[in-house]
Amino acid sequence: MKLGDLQLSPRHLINGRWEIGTTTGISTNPSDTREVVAEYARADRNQTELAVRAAADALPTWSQSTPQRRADVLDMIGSELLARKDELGALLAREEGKTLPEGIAEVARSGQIFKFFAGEALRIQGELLASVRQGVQVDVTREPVGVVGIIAPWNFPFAIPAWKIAPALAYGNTVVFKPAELVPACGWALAEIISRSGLPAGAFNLVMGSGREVGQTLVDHPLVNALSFTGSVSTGDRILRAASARRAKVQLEMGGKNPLIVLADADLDQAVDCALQGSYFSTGQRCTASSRLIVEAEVHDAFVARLRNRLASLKVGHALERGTEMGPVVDDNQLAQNLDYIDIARNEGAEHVWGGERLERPTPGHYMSPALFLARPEHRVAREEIFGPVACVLRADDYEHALALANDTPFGLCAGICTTSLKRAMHFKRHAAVGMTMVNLPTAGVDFHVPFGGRKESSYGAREQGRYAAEFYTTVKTGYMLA
Ligand code: UN1
Repeated sequence: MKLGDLQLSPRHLINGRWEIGTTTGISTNPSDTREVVAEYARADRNQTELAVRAAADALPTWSQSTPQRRADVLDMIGSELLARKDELGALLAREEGKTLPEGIAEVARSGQIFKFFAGEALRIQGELLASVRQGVQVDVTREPVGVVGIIAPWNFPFAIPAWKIAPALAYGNTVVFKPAELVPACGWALAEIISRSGLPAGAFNLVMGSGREVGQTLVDHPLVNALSFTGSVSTGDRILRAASARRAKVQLEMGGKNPLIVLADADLDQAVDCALQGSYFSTGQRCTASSRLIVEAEVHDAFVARLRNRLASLKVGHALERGTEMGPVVDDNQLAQNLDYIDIARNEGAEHVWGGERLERPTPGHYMSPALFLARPEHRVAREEIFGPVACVLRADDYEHALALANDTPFGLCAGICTTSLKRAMHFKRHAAVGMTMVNLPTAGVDFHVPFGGRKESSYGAREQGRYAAEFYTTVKTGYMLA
């Protein structure tokens, strides 16, 4: 039996030991809600504090470890993730509900992230400068921030923890990791691999449980020097206020309402492909999803007709079934929220094009059909992040109008354009008020070796991923010496 089939009993990892919780919780399979995936340990404040203290105690050892040792640890974790991508991808598909190929690809990406940061551990750089004073030499070096609290969402249960944990460890920090309560088995499977990688006890800790108990303790604890969070805007705001009040370093990745512009000169099949992938794959449960399709009037009707045809044949089903193109929604709450937005869209007068219905499948799960509306910019369905397979089309008079619509949002994560005009593409890349732009590509599904993050309400603090991760996971020290 592989992890992909077993019922698991994940425990916390605190100071190198597997610990039972103060309570237990269960996670279920969104493709078949009769199936319990994990019965997992949940921590209270006291147990979370033990993990924070363990991380603080391990800091002197791990922060002084050699780059070679860190590289070896991270490389080993990366190798095991890559070697077990099929098995762990099945566990991911089972617990979160993305399709098996999406799950396998995510685990592979997580392995590549650890391998990338294994290399980065060997490339920690500083600067040597001449002073403005005679005979003085100045250097700038990077040091770890300290204990890092990592609070991760459910939608990428391997990749997002990987792109926070790997740089944290590469730069010599110690970690307390809290996975989302919907995906404890994935968090535990990752932690189990990390626990066998040669880290000193306490350098990496796993604590499962609620945001109210575990998350809040990490946010408030004076020994937690930095917090990296991905999740909702409202939780991010609360974390920022509480953590900055005690001067902890904070990095937040939150919502998106990402536009994909389709100009009249675009390759229409390619544009429909970008929209389909960006809006509906991973069941639309990505902060990078394209939920506003802004289409130039000339090709509006043709684009909508082609996308509608693709949606009509999109195979929605059990995440582990061969041929499924879109898995279920993650849970009841998210499904109810998605269906609420379908009602809101209809009531506000958005024109329904396709989908947005609950679906029955042979197994009881949170299935719905992909939804498409024609909306106006003021409609809530065109303004608010839904986090499901729901997209809307906005009609634009011309490129300038499309760009204005694209930037007319409180969010600023990513933005895409489909066009064959180099001039328009270049203009768009410069003027989109976001952290990432995509030309003739879906807005979702990004590389692992370059910065990830946005502007406005989407993000706060230093960028994640690539070598820019050093900005968050290190602090610089300036040294002066009479030489
Ligand atoms: C991707 O689109 O490849 O929560 C990654 C999210 C993002 C990750 C998206 N932080 O959806």
